[in-house]
Parts: sequence; structure tokens; C-alpha cells
Amino acid sequence: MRFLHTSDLHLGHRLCDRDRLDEHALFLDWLLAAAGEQSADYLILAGDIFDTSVPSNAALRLYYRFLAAFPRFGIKGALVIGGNHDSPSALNAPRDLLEVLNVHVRGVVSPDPADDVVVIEGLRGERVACALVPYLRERDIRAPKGGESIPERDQGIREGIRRRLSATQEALSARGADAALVIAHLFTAGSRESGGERDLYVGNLGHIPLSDLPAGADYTALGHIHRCSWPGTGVRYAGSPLAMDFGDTSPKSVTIVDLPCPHTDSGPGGEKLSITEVPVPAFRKLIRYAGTPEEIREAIGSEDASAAGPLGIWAEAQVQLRVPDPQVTAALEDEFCRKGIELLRVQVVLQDQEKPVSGGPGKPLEDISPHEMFALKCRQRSMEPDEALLLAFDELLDEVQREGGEENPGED
Ligand SMILES: [Mn+2]
Repeated sequence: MRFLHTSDLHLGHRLCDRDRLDEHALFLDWLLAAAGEQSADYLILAGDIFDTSVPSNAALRLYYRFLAAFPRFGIKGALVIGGNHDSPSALNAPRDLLEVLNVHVRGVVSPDPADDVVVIEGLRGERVACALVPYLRERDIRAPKGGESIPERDQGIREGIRRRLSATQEALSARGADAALVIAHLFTAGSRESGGERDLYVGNLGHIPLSDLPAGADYTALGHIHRCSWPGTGVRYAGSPLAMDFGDTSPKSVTIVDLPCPHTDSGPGGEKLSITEVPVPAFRKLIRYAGTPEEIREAIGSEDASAAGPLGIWAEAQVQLRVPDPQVTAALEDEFCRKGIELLRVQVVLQDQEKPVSGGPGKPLEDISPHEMFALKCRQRSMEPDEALLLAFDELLDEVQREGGEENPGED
């Protein structure tokens, strides 16, 4: 059976307060066509469907329009889970309705792990058991305990996740299908993250050793990490299909998976698991220009905005100056504009101090999101925040906001 695996769509995402709906609409159209061309049976959306827990109506409309178009492209259905950015209850709300369209959704884990295993059938009668494991929050996996130290709590969370994933494994084997698939939104220790950096993530709810993932899965489709990567055999992050920030230069793709179904399959992929990448075109280029004003001018001089893609270029400039120059932002904005490049953010770094002194072109403090501010503060300390650190920050922020009941009262 053939799947198209993607994740971290972040529909409704805004960059420097500019909405990216046009980009997402082009991407979803492209995704439908790509799935059709590749003859994918099912789509896997491994979490972070939306960027916020209260997506705009425009973002919701994109999502539903996309799901409703499946029959026109020969797509049989989809497997959708909630990520840390999604509201578990909002994603789950249309669950029964979407079931009619063969779209299986889990915004939050069900009390019984067996209820999160869906068996889908292929044309040749092959049966694939799919375990849907949405992002696990502490309340999903254990009862809160008072008076715990931070390491005790961390330990408790890890054990809770381990228990849940092992129950998922049991539920999968109990189904006795021809093949098994796990879809999860979590942060697992890949080879690059092992070692010293690990301590960085203590307290991170999603940090899970590979050995805790259900071992009986023929393929584990992950979401959460925005760079396409494969921490283990048959375990894969498809990565986000669009760059999420100016610093994200990793190549973007969606993953095609041919899952062998030993008793029945003579179709594509044959007896072996086969994984291929389909590159996602850049509908809009995001570019970070860093250097002195002269260096930046030179770099944009060779840029051809008209060849960049249907939506052109959005740029960020990190300008190095020896002495403060109040005119520099306006002057650069002018030059970018003449090149047809939209300059969304200017950061000035005074070379002696190595500290950016502004958050954006005339941007008031309240327009800077906590995520942006954290990244800005890291850079002020000459540390480029990597994705793992930003994810950990987002999770902590999410936790703090939920505990404080600041966002979405009544959200569960
Ligand atoms: Mn994400």
C-alpha cells in the first residue's frame, strides 16, 4: 500500500505578522496533484496541521477544501493526528463527519489505546493496522502528583510515555493485520541529538528514546522536527513542507512510502519497504541576508526576484554596523523594494557589541511573538537557536500558557 507522509503544515502560520495563506493554498494544491501523480492510497498528516490552537476560519477552510478534494485525485483517505500546536478538541470536533470521507483523525489520545488503531484495507484485500499517536501531553499519560522534584516529574512523564507506547504496540499486534504503521508527533533522540546535548532537553515532554517506539511497526511516520530526517530504520520525520523561518534552509520534501504487505502484495514496492522523497517547490523564497550594508547590497544585486517562484521573495536582513545609523533600515527597505524583494525584518548588529538592537522595521514590542523574542535573545547572546531548542521553548510556552489558563479557557 502506498502512503504520502507529510507533517507540520502549520496552516495559518504568520511570519513577521504577514499571513502565508496564499503559500499554503498553493502547497495544498500541489500536494493533491503530487499524491495523485504518485498514486498514493492514503495521506499521512503527522501533526501540527494548524499553527495555533485557534486557527482562523480561512485556515480551516483551506484544510476542509483540501480533504474534500481527495476523490478527484484518486486518494482513498487520510490519517491525521494532532501536534503540539493543534488544539486537541478542535481537531477532534469534526472527527465523525470526516470518518465518512475515510479521513481518520485523532487530536488527542483515546483512553483505550486500542481505539486509536485504525485498520485500512487496500484494493487487493491487504490490511494495514495504523496506530495514531497524537502529541502526548502530561495529562494524557499520567495523573498529576504533588510535591515532585523536577527530575522526578520528568522521570514520571518518560515512564508514562513508555507505558502508552507499549500499550500501542500491544493494540497493534492484537489486530493481526498484514502490516503495521505508527503515526506520532514527538521528539525522538536521533543520532545527531545523542550525547552531550541530551541534557538540554530534560523536561521536554516529547523527548523519547528510539527504543521506546513500538517495535512492531513496519514504518513509523513522525512529525515535530521540521527538517526531513530518519533517526532509525523505517522511522522517519518527513519534515515541514514549507520553511518556517528565514534561517530554515533545509531542503523540503514529502515522503512516499510503499508498505509491503507480505501475504497479499505484489504491487509497488514488492516485499521491501521503499521510501522516496518528492521535493516541494518553493512557492515563496525566504532568505536571510547577513553582513555589512555593502555586502547585503551586493547580495541582493545578484538576486532575481521574478525567477524566485510564484510568490517572490520575503527577506530578513541582519545588518552589521560599526556605529549606529538611524537611516540604515529605511535605506535598505528602499533598495529591497527596488529589487522586488519584500523586506520583512531588519536586525541591526553593532559590531563591537555583537547585539542586535532592533526587532524589526519599526515593530512595536507587542507585535513580537514569544517565539520570535526567544530566538532574538539567543542571537543577542551570539547563539543561533537550533530547531530542537526552539521546539523545547514552544513546548514550555504551551505548557505555561495552558497551566495559566491564559489561552482558550475551556480548552481541554
Ligand atoms: Mn511543528
